[in-house]
Amino acid sequence: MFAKDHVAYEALPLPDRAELSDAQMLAEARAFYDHLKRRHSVREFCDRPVAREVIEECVRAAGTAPSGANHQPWHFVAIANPEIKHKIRLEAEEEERRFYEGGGGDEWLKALEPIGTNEEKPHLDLAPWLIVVFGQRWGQFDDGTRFKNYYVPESVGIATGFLIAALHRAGLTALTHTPNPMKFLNGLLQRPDSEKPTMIIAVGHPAANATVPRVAKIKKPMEQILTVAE
Ligand code: IYR
Repeated sequence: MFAKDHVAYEALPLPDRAELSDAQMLAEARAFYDHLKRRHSVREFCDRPVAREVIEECVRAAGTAPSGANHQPWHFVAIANPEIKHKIRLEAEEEERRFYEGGGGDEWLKALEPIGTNEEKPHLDLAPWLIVVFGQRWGQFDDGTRFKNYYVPESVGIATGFLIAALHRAGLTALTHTPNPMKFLNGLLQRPDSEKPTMIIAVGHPAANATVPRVAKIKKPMEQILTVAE
């Protein structure tokens, strides 16, 4: 994909120009906010299956994200295989047990109290898909020589945001999960050492009795998240 030789800059006329009136812009911005505010981090999943094509389209959307030097330093592993999901659950719960038994530290554990999480992660078995996000610290040309990637955490974060928004748009629920350390995922999923696992995203449909923590629905008011200089 990346040529080793110099690639000349070439300007293309902007494709897909948006032509919205001011009123349409405001309406679209409001509609998108309305859509995103209906996304909830759900911890109880049901076993309703999700077609692989839906997952692929959502990952395709994630792959359109901007990235440092357009190196697209991400790789997604989508897992529906029950044995692999179970292995991930067992390893993740082991890490989490250490965390909740005190490894996380008092302040962190206290911060999580209103979220109601614990070391049990049944959704890693139950959710029909787990998507593991990897960031690529460096890339490799076909002849094995390495090239640097830039702004990897930022780029992968943006792509993951696109993915979560795409999953939500497809009517799916997603839960981000970050056992620490996550190195076990390289071995389990046969990803190279050049890749760092950043997140496990459980994807599926919510259980009939799914809940969300009250505190998760309290969002900071506008004046706390935005300063305007006009
Ligand atoms: N990884 C743990 C702990 C955890 C940490 C944060 I920060 C959260 O927002 C939620 C949980 C777990 O998944 O339980």
